[in-house]
Amino acid sequence: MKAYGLYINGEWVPSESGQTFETRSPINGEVLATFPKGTPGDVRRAIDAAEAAFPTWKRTPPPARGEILLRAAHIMRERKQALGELVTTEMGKVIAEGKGDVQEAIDFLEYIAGEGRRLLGETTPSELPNKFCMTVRQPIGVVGCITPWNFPMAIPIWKIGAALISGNTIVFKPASLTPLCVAALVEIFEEAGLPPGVLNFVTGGGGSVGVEIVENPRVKAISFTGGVPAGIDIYTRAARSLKPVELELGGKNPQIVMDDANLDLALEGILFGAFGTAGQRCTATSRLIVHEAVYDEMLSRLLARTKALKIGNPLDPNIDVGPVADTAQEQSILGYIEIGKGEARLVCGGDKLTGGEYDRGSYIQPTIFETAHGTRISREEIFGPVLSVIKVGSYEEAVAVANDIEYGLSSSIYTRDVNLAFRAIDDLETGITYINAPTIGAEVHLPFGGTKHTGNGGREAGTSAIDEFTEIKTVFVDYSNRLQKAQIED
Ligand code: UN1
Repeated sequence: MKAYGLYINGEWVPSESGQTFETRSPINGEVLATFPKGTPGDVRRAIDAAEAAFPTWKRTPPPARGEILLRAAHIMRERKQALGELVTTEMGKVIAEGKGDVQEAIDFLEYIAGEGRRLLGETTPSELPNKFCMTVRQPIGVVGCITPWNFPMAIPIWKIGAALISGNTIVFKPASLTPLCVAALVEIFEEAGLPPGVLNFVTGGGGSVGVEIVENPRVKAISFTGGVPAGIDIYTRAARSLKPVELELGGKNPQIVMDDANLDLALEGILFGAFGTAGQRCTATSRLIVHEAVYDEMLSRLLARTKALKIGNPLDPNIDVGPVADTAQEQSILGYIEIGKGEARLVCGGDKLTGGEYDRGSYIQPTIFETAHGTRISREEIFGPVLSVIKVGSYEEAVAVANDIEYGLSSSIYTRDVNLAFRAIDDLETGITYINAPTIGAEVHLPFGGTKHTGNGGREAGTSAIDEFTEIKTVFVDYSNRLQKAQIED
């Protein structure tokens, strides 16, 4: 078992606190490594390093920055199996998804490396003769990135990749449940030739490390993915210094199944969307909204398939659902299941599994409730393998139920009616809509994010990835050799 340090200015160093915490596998509780409990002082040292590295990194041509990202992607590709096993061991998602997490990181690095040859601005004519107008993108400076545990490689890489190609330097705080995955990424960037100080890594609590990153005026922008309460706290603290913040928060994502849907396809979609990653995705399908004409058939087929899902060690490729992240997550999910029992009809699962290997982790049965719209389990984000099934009588009712929610990340509709599919694209109030596909599985070269309380309006990944990490500068070049006055009549 390795004792890691903080990574500041290209070196692994201890925290000034002298204290550490353990990262454990949710599979069996095994301690995987220790990391320092960082302090605000540690964060300030990381900011010193990031500030010192910024001028040179800013002047490094973006295609050269991209080459380092490509080298990192290449190393990840070579080690994909081992990195996937690390994701699965530290976070608990099944191995196919652990490797998927790594692949999503590789995909994004390869995509965003090419952005080094774009970072496009605009050119446009001037209203005056002999004058040139354009915009250019500039890095913001030292940026703070704070990430969750559910995609312990993909989400850090969305932020790191976009911040680096844009020319920023980074102070990074990983979720305390999955620091080892991010430490592996830090080592890969070092190996790929990233200069010291460009990426700094400080582990520790949100209340100490996180707050200092958010409030320190030398950190010029924040990118956060996580829960709504933490997002609101970060946004509020950052507002006092007018610091730009990008938030990717929760979801309560609906899959609508219409009366004309291909039910085989819809069934596969629900199983993957609701119980993939044990439901611990912001994009997880947590509401199934089914037209009454196919409701009974859909539900009975869903129950049969759900009961047959294999729960266990996620490193075993035959397992469908692994453990949830930790005991706090377990308690929260079981709490919601109890709430559900009081307000809805439990039709499948509902228990924590015990005995044998199950006693060493938090294994919760895939759980299904039939419920009316508006119950707590059908409104609140559970972040676990718990699905609410809601019966509706029409497309209009399905959309009304889908939209009557505080979140707006992902949505899906299964129908063979092309007109209805296009109406749904217009009608569903989410940042991402799938037609005949589950609510999970976004691809990295398209924008990712949501409406309402899912965020504060921004989008990560895709063509919008660099927006949060660049300032737009508008440039006017007057080559007339005389004073020309815009807007002023002669
Ligand atoms: C998340 O759940 O936090 O679309 C991110 C998906 C993944 C990303 C999910 N590509 O499910």
